[in-house]
Amino acid sequence: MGRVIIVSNRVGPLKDTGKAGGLAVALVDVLRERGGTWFGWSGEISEAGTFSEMKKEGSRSVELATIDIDPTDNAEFYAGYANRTLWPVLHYRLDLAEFSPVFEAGYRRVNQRFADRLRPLIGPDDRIWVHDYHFFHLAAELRAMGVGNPIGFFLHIPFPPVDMISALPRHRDLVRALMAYDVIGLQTDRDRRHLVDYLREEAGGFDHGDGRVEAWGRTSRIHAFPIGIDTEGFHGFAETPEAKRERSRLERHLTGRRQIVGVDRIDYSKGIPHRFRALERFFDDYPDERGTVSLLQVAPPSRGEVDAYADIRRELEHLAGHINGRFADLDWTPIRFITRGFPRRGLAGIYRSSRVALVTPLRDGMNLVAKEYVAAQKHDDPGVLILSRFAGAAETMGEALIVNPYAADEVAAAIKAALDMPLDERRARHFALYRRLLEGDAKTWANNFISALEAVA
Ligand code: GDG
Repeated sequence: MGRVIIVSNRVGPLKDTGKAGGLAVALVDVLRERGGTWFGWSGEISEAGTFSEMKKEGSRSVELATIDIDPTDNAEFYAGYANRTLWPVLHYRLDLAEFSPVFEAGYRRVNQRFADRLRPLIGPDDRIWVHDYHFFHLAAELRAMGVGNPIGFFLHIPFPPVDMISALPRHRDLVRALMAYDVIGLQTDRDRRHLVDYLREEAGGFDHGDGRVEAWGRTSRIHAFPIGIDTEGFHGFAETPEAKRERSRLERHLTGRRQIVGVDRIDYSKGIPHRFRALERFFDDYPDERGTVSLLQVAPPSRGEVDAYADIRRELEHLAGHINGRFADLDWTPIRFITRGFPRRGLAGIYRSSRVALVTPLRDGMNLVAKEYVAAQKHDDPGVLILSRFAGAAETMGEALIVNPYAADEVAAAIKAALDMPLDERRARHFALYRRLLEGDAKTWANNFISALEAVA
């Protein structure tokens, strides 16, 4: 069996699984089992950029290899095409997408240079697994350099319907480049259907019905591989001293009141303003609940250099102020809005102290917070997950209370139902969800993808 090369924009860490998310842990496991390299951006912006010296860490059998990008690449590739064009279009937000030939050229250039730098690391038997929307063109660039190894791609974010993706200038170039991958993994069956519809309608493609799809003279295997978390590991996090410390801090403050939790990077796809408005609606529709429950929203900022992200942060501060002003009392605040992150074990404690989680994205590839919340619960007294139908997670988490995040009254009613839900129903729903999280954990996800890649070798 050959080694594995993983490519993603941000890499690692190889150690310190306390800090790493479940995804990083699962990928490092694959590298450990097979030997291999994780290649990507160092996180540094330097003048030498993609021509910088390659930084390596780890051992020869498992190593991280990273290069810098320069300020122009950062503006055009990362903050530009990736986050101002592809991210909004793939999240169905044409209204927020910026279409710029300069961004697009920057994106193509960085994909080509990453391919250049990756090329010498590839051995004859290696399998290459590329992650996410930053690298649609990477396989096509590698093929142009004569690389014949199996190359797979996993898209962590949604693939939208044909009418949406076809609003992207030169969308055919992008999807055609994708077909240079041997295996294309998506989060859900819905995303897979959208991609296959596109290939049929726009490229006269043919679906063999066994996963293989043919278009532009290439055949790729296109499958849904719903991503999971390290379920047992995360459950264990909720019982660590760090988690207990956060719980006792919270519980001192809650004084018997119940807590609803939201945890999201500040991003317009996460539907946080809609969630705040639904909470306002809840206190309007169920006035007896005022003073009995509050929302803790943990929201670490992200991509602050993109205007849409600064706008949403301002909107959230305004809304939280408005709702607190309307309902707060001397000894109670309806919304606590914290714009910083917590260590993962502390986060697990926060989840466990919360009777309800509100995971209400307007569109999300999967949403790991939904899974972490369930994993962190106490099995004999679990909380209730309220989950948007537009999160990929809804496809496999049907025992959550599934809601339409745009319908404030519906979300308000779900909050009420969650707070009133009897213990036996909470347990039954939790049991079914937890069992499925064990079956579809991060390790299974990574192994399934690698097996699909192995099958084309
Ligand atoms: C993309 C797709 C897909 C959040 N706050 C803190 C913190 N987090 C961690 C969560 C979770 C992760 O960040 C967020 O993952 P999500 O899946 O919810 O969302 P994205 O960042 O948008 O991820 C998404 C995912 O890729 C994987 O394929 O599910 O759909 O958009 O793990 O716990 N972690 C720490 N402190 C925080 O305050 N330590």
